[in-house]
Amino acid sequence: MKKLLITGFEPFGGEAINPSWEALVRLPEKINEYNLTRLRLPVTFGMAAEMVIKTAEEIGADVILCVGQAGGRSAITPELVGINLRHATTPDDKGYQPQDEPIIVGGATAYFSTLPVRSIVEAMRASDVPAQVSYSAGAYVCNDVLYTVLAHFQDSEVKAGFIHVPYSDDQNKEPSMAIEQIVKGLRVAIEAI
Ligand code: PCA
Repeated sequence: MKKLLITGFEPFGGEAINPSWEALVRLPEKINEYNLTRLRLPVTFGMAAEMVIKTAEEIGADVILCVGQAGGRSAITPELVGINLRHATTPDDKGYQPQDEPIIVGGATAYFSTLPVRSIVEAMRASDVPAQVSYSAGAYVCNDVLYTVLAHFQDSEVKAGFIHVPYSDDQNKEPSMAIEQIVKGLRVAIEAI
């Protein structure tokens, strides 16, 4: 069996839940050839990414799939790229609110996801889950995790990427998606890796 580290986030921005974590806990232990390890991340610049890297190295992950909430999106959106930028319109959970700072000083401008983003989108659509490639993970903690993890594993065999999910129905926000649909989308995505 191969090892897949899948991460979700704690709730933030006044929400009671984060659909990324709610979906993760509903996934089975094993999907195809992957054994899943789940990790819940704080919405903290720097530390969230460090936790992903540390856990991935501890378990010897073959694949890292990070998941986060993207309020306002109506489809599940695998991210194509992480950029070397931190910019926050609201502080993270430690009160840090960077304004146009690099994540890694002198680092590459951007890294592409090393997951098969387009095949993942096609697989989800073929299973009737609304999905779309995203060309921006923003400049908040999700992008911070994606960029830092990609930078760290750039010259390794470890594949990594990020998927943003919409609000779930029980958050009473629009647009939203049923949590079961988000779970199905993530399962299909993992099957397509
Ligand atoms: N979404 C935020 C951070 C945590 C989450 O679930 C983001 O898109 O950056």
